[in-house]
Amino acid sequence: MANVVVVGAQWGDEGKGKIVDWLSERADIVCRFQGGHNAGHTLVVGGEVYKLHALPSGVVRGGKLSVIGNGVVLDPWHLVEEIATVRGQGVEITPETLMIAENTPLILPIHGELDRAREAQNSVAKIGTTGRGIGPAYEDKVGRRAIRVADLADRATLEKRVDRALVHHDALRSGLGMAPVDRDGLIAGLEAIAGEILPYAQPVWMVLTEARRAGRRILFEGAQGALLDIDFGTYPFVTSSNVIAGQAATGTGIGPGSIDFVLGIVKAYTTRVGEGPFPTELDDADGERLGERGHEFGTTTGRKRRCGWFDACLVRQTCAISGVSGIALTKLDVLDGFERLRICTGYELDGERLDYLPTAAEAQARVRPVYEEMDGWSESTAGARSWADLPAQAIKYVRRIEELIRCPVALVSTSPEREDTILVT
Ligand code: 2SA
Ligand code: MG
Repeated sequence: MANVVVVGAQWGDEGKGKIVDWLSERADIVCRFQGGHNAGHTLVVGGEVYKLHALPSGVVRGGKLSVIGNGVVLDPWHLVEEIATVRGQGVEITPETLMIAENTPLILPIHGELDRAREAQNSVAKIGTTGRGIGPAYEDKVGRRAIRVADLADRATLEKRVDRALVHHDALRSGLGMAPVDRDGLIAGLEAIAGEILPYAQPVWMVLTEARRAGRRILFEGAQGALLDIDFGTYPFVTSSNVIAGQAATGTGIGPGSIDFVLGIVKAYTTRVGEGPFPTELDDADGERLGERGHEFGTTTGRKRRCGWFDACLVRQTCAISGVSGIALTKLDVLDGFERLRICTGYELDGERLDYLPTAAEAQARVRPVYEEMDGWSESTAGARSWADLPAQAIKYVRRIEELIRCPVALVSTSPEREDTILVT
């Protein structure tokens, strides 16, 4: 398989980091194509735990090129810190192993301030964001007032860009009762960080075009999950980027024809962080147990994740929208020991049966899941490395999911360690 896109097929935290790491062995280049440091990818390599937010997961493996594509929003101060942390764990990061697209928009301190101020109002505007400034940074990109990596190279351009952004931001801040932006301080901060970012800046589209021509294999690493997609997610309780597979092309500058396989990452149950509808959410002992067994706390913010049964109806929908070729099913072991399991196969709304999640927010909030039940398994699946290691009932669960989502299972992951992976052939 040449070029693979990995995307989350639920609300994020499906375990993409481990799968990307597993696949990166077969890739030469690993690219991020959307989101920012709101992402949290946990990698366990030889017992060492890496928590990555902005850096592509490929960095922890030697000999790979890691790329931050233009579809990302980049906080340069955070990146410099993250590079230092990962270096501290013994990983080498140089302009030969890390590239940042020159047309990547920056997340500025004012974006985080705005994000948190809106959330703190606890009003109708609350989304439950990570507070990292992601939304405001994308607003500035689309509003044509972003500062991009390339702008860091020239003082005059930088000043012009900042002034353009501040016309908007100062008006906004005054409405929120915030002080105007310290213009000179912002420019000085950007100038100070420029030297640490610019060595990595490249025309990524060109680097990838040449890499393709040379037959190098590219892995595209998605962040968040399809239900947080700005167009197809549970709007407005979404993140501010497109996170579905199509974004891999626009977020790096390669054509859609360069994508050979879309791998959807799917957790064997469902979780969500932040506000918004969640049809199969459990607020009982089963939900608590999923959260405890699955260590369901955010990597970025430490927030407790909401937990619920597997929703096949949602995953069928997201697999279709992302054009998923096959899925990787993760965290199956969290279900070990449940006597009975439930899978949502569709919804009921006002006496009508639905086989998809409707778009209207009001309907999304009211749909009731329709479940089918099956027996669980008492044996442990943790660490299973082949189909034969799985109890019959667990295989039945996986096969039923496959049937309901209309997409083949390509991988099953049974622990955070990369070797604990079943390749389904
Ligand atoms: P934002 O900050 O504007 O992107 O928030 C908007 C919504 O998107 C959700 N979101 C996430 N959901 C799950 N995981 C995410 N990343 C971190 C992780 C989360 C964490 O991987 O663990 O540590 O809390 C992520 N990033 C954004 C967010 O909850 C809002 O619902
Ligand atoms: Mg995560």
